[in-house]
Amino acid sequence: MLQLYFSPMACSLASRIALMEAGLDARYHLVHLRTKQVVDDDSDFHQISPKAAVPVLVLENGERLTESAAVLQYIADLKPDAGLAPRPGDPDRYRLQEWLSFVGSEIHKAFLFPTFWYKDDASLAKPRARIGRTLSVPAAHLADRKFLVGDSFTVADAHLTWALLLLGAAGVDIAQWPSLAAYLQRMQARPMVRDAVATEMALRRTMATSPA
Ligand SMILES: N[C@@H](CCC(=O)N[C@@H](CS)C(=O)NCC(=O)O)C(=O)O
Repeated sequence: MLQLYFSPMACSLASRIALMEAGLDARYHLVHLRTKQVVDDDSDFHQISPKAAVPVLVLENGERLTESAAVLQYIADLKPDAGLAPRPGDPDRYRLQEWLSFVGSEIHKAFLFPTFWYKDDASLAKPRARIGRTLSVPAAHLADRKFLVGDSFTVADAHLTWALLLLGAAGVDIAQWPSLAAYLQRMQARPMVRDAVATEMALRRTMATSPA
């Protein structure tokens, strides 16, 4: 069975959403990101991945896959009929890659990661100055679209949904971008997204760790 190392409301939430949307069973291992402890058995998360970052997906053959963009596409490709990624050869597959990279680098690493890990005003001045311009890109894209890629839910939507969910706690009110606020509301109305978030929010209340 697939196994996902995750931390509640961290970027691994997108992988949980993807697994659930694909209808794939997995074992979930909770990781405490500050202490790098795997909570199941108190082991050291560095032994699972030298990056010590979630998500880590353990494949059926025992190999470990990291990096959200790769993990999300892998999950999508396990169940092509679920439509979570355009198939190889479809030009929209590059659009999916484009959005996965954008969320991972421009929103996650450029803004959410420093906000939750560094916290001091001097380190955060530039990320804070830039995030509005960054978010105006998906806001404009979604002004007349329901989904990031094509006309159905893909793993890029799982990734952006996670990022948008964290923005409030990072001090950004997405009501400034009505198309993003409406998009997030639509995504949260999806049963799998709602269940995945409820599961992780319940866990999060029990532990003090960083979500990004
Ligand atoms: N490039 C990686 C980043 C993964 C990442 O930064 N995960 C965060 C949680 S959202 C983490 O585990 N941080 C712990 C750390 O960096 O020490 C990806 O996109 O999956």
